[in-house]
Amino acid sequence: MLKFSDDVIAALESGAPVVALESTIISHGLPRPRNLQVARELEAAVRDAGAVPATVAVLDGVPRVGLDDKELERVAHDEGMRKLGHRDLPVALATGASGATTVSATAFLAARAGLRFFATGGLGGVHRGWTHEQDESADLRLLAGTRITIVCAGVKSILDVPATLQRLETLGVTVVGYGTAEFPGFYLSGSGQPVDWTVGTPEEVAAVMAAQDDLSGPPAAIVVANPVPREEQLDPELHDRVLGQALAAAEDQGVTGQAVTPFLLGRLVEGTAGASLEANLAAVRGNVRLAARLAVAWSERGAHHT
Ligand code: PSU
Ligand code: MN
Repeated sequence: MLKFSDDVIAALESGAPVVALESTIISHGLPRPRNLQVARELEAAVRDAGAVPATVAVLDGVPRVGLDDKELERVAHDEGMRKLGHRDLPVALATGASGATTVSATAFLAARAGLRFFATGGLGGVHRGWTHEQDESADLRLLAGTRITIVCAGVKSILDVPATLQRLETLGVTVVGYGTAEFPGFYLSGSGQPVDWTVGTPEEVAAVMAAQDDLSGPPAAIVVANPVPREEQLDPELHDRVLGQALAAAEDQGVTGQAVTPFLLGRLVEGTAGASLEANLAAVRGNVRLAARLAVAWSERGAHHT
């Protein structure tokens, strides 16, 4: 039912490292035409590190794992691309729809495809104001039941970060800081929240995965939280001010559901004159590079753990 690119098939057959990339960040998370450039750049970064990129999307009702350049362009430029969470997949497949996959849909399809690594920018999570509006990203629950190692710069800072960390704990998702004892803040290097575990090398992450496999517990994700380098983070004062305005605008305009995250990210880009975009891209780039290194370390560990 899944359609793989030739590269991904070859890599899976030989046990070569593969990294899944999501497509919502391309279609709904970044402004055009920069988004296509970024999609290509991210794939190139995976290849440069010695792994094979597998950008995930649904095209004409077919879940795709690995896209060619034309298909990548379609994801980036086609206005009709929907935003597909995990729950949207059955309808998209049945109706022949096309859409970009969020973290939840990408993680699901990647795990189905047998991939172990996935890189994104920031996870979805519990939105601010959750006490009166129940908006929690489907990313969390899906990751709670899916065996995938996901590299991210924490969760999007538009969210209620402490509440999201609490949910990850409740849901049984393993969280490790990569080279940090502080949970990253997406656009910011730190969120002010601690992480319980810190790892420092790809081999350590591979060891955590091997231990997870050996335990053979119920499938769950391992979140590798990788901060954006401090030199590339958004100015924290600017971040807080513009985010405040963006949250107020979302409330005023009654933005709800799947539109909330793209709306807020877009407002941040405008309100920071593009600086948030640069920080977002720096975070994604770092995550993609790290995921590729992890995938290489994992495949070097040997075939019985792939
Ligand atoms: N990371 C980014 N930009 C994004 C996203 C992640 O740097 O746009 C996307 C992911 O696809 C994530 C989605 O799953 O935002 C969360 O949306 P929601 O809050 O509606 O679940
Ligand atoms: Mn939501």
